[in-house]
Amino acid sequence: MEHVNYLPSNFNYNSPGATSDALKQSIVYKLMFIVGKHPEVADKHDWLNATLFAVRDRIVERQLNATTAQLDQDSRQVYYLSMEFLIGRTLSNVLISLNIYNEIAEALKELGLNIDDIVNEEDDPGLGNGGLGRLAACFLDSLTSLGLPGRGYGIRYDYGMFTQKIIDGQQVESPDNWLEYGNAWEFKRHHLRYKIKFGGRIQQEGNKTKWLDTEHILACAYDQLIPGYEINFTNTLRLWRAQTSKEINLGKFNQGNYLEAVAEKNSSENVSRVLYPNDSTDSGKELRLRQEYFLVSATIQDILRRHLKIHDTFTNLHEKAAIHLNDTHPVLAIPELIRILVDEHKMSFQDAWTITKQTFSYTNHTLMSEALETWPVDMLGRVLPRHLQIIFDINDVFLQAVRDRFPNDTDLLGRVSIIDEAHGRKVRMAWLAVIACHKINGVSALHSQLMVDSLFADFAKIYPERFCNKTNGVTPRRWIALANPSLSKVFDTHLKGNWRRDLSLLAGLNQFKNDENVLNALTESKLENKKRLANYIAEHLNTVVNPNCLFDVQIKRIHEYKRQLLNVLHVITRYNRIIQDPDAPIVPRVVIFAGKAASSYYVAKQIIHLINDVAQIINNDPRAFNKLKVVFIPNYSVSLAQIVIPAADLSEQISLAGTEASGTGNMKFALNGALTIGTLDGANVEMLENVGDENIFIFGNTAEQVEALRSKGYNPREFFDKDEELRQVLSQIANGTFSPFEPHRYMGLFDNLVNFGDYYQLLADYRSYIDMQDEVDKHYQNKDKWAQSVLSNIANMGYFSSDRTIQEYADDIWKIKPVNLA
Ligand code: HBZ
Repeated sequence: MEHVNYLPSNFNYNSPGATSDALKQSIVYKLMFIVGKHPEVADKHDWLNATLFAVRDRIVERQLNATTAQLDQDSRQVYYLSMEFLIGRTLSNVLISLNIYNEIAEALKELGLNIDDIVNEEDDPGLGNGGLGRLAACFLDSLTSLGLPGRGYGIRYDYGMFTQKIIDGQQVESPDNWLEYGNAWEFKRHHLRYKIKFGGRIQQEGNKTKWLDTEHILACAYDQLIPGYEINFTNTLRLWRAQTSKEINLGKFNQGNYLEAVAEKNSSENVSRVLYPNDSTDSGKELRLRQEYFLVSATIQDILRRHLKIHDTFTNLHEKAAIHLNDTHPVLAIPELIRILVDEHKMSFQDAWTITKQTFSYTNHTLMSEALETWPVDMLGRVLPRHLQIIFDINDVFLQAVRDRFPNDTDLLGRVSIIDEAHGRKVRMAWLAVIACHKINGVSALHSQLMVDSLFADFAKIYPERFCNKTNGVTPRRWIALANPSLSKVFDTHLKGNWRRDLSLLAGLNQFKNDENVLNALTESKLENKKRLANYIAEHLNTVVNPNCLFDVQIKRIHEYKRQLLNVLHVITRYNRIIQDPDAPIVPRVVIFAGKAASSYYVAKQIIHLINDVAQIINNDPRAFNKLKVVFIPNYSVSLAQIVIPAADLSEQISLAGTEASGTGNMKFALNGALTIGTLDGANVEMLENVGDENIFIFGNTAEQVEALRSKGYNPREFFDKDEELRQVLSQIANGTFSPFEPHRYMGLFDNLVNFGDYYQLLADYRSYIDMQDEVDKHYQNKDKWAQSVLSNIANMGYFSSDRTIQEYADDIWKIKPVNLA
């Protein structure tokens, strides 16, 4: 393609003048001419924005380069559709990508500012619930760092995940108005707006179907540039915001009824108002359905528009576009693509279906039945009548094929039909995904195996070639380089090559297993990070913790299956032992929790309350001073994780085997030199294989044993009756030892465990958990042995880089190649 020369031929894309002087100049320039403030009166937020604008220019240069290269090559791209992107703060990450962290720190210093203050001034956009959203963010980082062409598509929620406060021990939520001070990092694309239709009716005219009398809203594009690590290339995260199609009702406005006129505008804009804070269960709310359709309709229209700019047909769409569905939330993209191809571009259903099947792929993130999305046929028919019709058409074609192949298995048809007739006619979105996608992956080896053995067993017989595994990973840029500068320094001193780009280089540490210098450096770095966390805790919680204690950490969403309650049972057991035998030697511990409970999840909120009640009693008991402390850090977020994870000695990954699809926190901890206490669940299994069983504390039943126990009839009472320590702990929870002013506060939790079946089998795993915690203490007492295990963990975790994961997706699922960069 011929290019007009918009820039002088000697223009240097590689950011000339990244010295602290040049950077200082551009920051001050941006402050004056973009932020519009005199340096004398600028506050921290003004300086943050000025700095962001200054570094943004350098990323835009990379984007220009990426665009030129991509236009020339017209290469196949991936479009990653996700209702959540938990990207975390931007500024510090960009500085790492551009490799100008020190220069900017210096420039800011010369301006009388401290880089940490400026970095911390940035709001942390909480546009996700947990692992799924954070994985999407790590993936964008890796995709771009590998030079692979792609885009993220999501929703620009006005309000992200709620802010959590702990008041009187309980979670209190308030709205997260993350856009209050604007978002210097985004570009609003004013001209890029798509009409999104809802409701209405369908009318058949011959073989043509019309969708009529719909209501409309507009989706408006906001772009964030995703920088890659030291590469002259970027990708884009495009987020959609709802806008009313008619600004305000002029008729009503002119009659002086301002409020009513604006109300209409507000209600159509509700679609992108707030992130649903449910991490597992979807409550079948119509607004959520509208949100999901809003995302996919805008996205598919955008993908098709871009395709038509270069090609004059859609018959080659699958050669140019790989569309990936992050869980089932964006699955409506499938009938949406078919609708547009058939209804608006006159393609036959058969052709559209063939293209669709070659275009889409899907990741499953959970096997838990309560977390699988279904929509009542009635609701879907009301909100999206044309899509329901297309889903029925897909189902007909599919069931016919199944009938032909398995003529004697009549039960099979009912089981694999997209429509679940048994539970009040529901559309099973995961079924639709499996039927329409050419690849379906799980997120760890165990999870992918269980997926084909259980949830998708019938489909695995029908389409064995579609199922595969892609074990999750995390980006070393954010989770080591950014979160852990002192450990990064140790790596840089002792490793050859750049581990930020190739995490397998960490294996080079193995040669230092007996090198006291390196082992000491690791221990010192850990201590520095523990002090940093202790300062944070002192500042925010007014609690003093001693960095010489073992820091035992469980941070993640609060959910019964993740078993924070099992951790509490251990804490109380430990407390009881301290009281019973005050002279026994003990490894002093600080047990740290953080995490949010879905606002409607009563049991999870009770667990938070209990943790805080237990903390209150233990932290105020002089007999436990210097031996045990319990801390619940409120408002868990990506930024908080960046402070807590590097400071952990022990990482709690204790979900019931078979329930946690993978986990990614487990990887971040181990890479930052924490040892894991965990079950054989999710990616823990592969971590064990990599780090070796002498360097990880595995306990509890296997997924197989869990199933066996369940099917033979698990009776938690048996465990309660035979284990005295356990009985004592549970009785204390039940009798109000930790809630003296409301002794029955935790009767419900007690009953769940002892009398109502203990669904997540805490009691079955209690004893092996406690025994393994004793092993942890023993190991920790031997400082050299502990340090060696820390080293072995780090050195053998290179596999868990999201660069490795994304390379596998690129090769096996998306079939995309790096862009050739000039
Ligand atoms: O996805 C998590 C899995 O629980 C975790 O094991 C895995 O490592 C991670 C990445 O693969 N799943 C989620 O985080 N799921 C959600 O956050 C979620 C959000 C909204 C929903 C359902 C689930 O409606």
